[in-house]
Amino acid sequence: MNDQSLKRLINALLEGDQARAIAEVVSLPNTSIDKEQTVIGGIETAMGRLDAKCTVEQFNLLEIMLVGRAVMGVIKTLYPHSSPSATRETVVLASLEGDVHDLGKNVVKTIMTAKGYQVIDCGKDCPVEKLVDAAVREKAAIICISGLITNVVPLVRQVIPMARTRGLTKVKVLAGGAALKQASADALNVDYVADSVFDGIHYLECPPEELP
Ligand code: B12
Repeated sequence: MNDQSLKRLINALLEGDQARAIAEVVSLPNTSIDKEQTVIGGIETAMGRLDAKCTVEQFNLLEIMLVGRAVMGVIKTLYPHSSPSATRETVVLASLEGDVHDLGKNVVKTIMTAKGYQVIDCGKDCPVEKLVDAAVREKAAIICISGLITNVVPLVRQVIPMARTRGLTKVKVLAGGAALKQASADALNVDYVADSVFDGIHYLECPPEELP
């Protein structure tokens, strides 16, 4: 995707114009590099520009909802196979209790599903117990936490201890999202903090501890 079409995509997203945003990506070459660039350079950049419209004091819900709808339209266009037969491990995914942001989580779900993972979505505002219950029930190999507000950090830190107590001795826990990606894996008590969904998938495919 060249700079001009990236700019047009960002403008269409910020105006909440789903049809224009989709039109911008339908003709993209079907390469993973173009798709990654669209998600990171287009979608994440556009959403970052909404920062000022979403503060602790106020937010413009209608405007942000329209942008969110346009974002999901673009994601579904880039990754249309939302439920292929899963060939990779089972992942349970959530935004934790107190966090109602779910756009990033939904992007992670769509892309990981398209890449062959079986994704069990525990939703937003999800208690840690419910997430770990789902991981036990589904015999998940991976737990993914999407966190956009810093209040959830103490909850993120509880996930590995609770999973270990429940017998999930090998489950890998990944964190991502604007609030969590600023912290280290140690500070969050997780296995890995992903900068983007692609970075998270790359970690799962080539864990550094398994490299020669
Ligand atoms: C959209 C938005 C909203 C929407 C959410 C809509 C929805 N359905 O999600 C609404 C309007 C509801 C909202 C509400 C609030 N928001 Co808000 N919001 C945002 C905004 C503008 C964009 C977030 C977003 O959707 N990004 C797009 C997605 C695609 O990006 P992403 O989540 O980062 O995900 C990508 C990667 O990070 C990664 N990823 C994400 N999760 C994971 C997990 C794993 C495991 C992996 C591997 C990868 C991964 O994959 C994605 C693609 O690569 C951000 C600003 C920002 N810069 O992020 C503020 C922001 C997150 N909000 C903020 C605030 C303060 C609030 C409110 C408290 C405001 C209020 N007045 O009440 C409430 C929160 C209420 C609550 N209890 O949760 C603050 C949080 C500050 C903080 N650090 O705590 C931010 C940073 C804005 C700011 N100015 O400071 N918000």
